[in-house]
Amino acid sequence: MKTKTTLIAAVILMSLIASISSIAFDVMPAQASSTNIVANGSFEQPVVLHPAKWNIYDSNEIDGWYMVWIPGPNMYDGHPRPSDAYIELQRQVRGWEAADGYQWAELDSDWDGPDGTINYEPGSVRICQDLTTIRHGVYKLRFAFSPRPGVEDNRLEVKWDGEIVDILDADGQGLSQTDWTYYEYIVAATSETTRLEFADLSSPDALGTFLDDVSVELKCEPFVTDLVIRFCRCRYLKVGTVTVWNDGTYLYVKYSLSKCYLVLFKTHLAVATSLEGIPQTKTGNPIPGQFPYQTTHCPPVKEYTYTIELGEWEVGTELYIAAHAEVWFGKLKCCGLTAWGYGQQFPGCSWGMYFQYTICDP
Ligand SMILES: [Ca+2]
Ligand SMILES: [Ca+2]
Ligand SMILES: [Ca+2]
Repeated sequence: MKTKTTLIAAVILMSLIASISSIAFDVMPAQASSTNIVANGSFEQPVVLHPAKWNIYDSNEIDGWYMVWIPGPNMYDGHPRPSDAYIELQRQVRGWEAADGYQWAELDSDWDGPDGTINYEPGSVRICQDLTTIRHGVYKLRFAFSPRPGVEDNRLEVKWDGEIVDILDADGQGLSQTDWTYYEYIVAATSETTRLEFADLSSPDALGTFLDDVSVELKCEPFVTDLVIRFCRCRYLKVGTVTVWNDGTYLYVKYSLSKCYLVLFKTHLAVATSLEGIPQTKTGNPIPGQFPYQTTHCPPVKEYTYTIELGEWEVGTELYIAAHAEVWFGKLKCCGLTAWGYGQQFPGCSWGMYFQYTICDP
């Protein structure tokens, strides 16, 4: 039985070898150059031309954003709520100033615009933008929020990737001018598309919650290297990836298998500020069993992430990382293969590997 199992494993391994000609070694710089990925984040388009200096626009009429009404009554003062939600843009109305440029959005919007007849209707909207992001990239989200002058109740909900980032309140009583405050947050992307949302949570009366100058900039790109197994003496097969990134608090090291028939049975991880800090024999062979972070995955998994406090590792610290795994053929539950995050070999004669990662400033 053992012979048959081993034979099947060997066949799978050979087909795996045949399917991959070479490994791709994908290394990216950790510190990113900053570009705002939010379209029309300053709400300068479309230009408000109405003499009232404000107007409403549906999702087809404004670049970048789309809107939904905050759930509420469908009728107000004998008027049905429009089926399409509108964003309200204001352009220096009443002499008020924008945080950036000339225009901003009022998120307690309006049903019928400056030529309409309804007042104080429930106009609260949620505005959304789906951003193209880098998986595990760390971003800075920044925007300006002001109360509407003279209006007490202004409440802004901020969401990133479906999660609430913050809920902000501001009181505009006694103000004759906008009072912009900038807010900044460090956020991470979990996929290639990330939804950014702002919603008015003030009492819905068509007044309140000004927003302007929204930006999202990539601060730290993830470092990606291949997770490889070795065959022959010096040929390597990619079976997945090891991805490393950090925010302001934690370092993340993620193992991912890309082959459907392989699973992670054990992972061993060492992170140190010098190569000597990684457990090794006197002859320079790594000792995964002594690595400070290790997990037996029962049941086996396709991916796993270690979350490690940055602690004394400051921005710019160069880390030496050895990411080892024992990989199984999932259906056979056997035949462990040794895998390493691809990089440089240790000084000894085993093929154990390490790579370097520099702590990024988010
Ligand atoms: Ca603006
Ligand atoms: Ca309004
Ligand atoms: Ca309101």
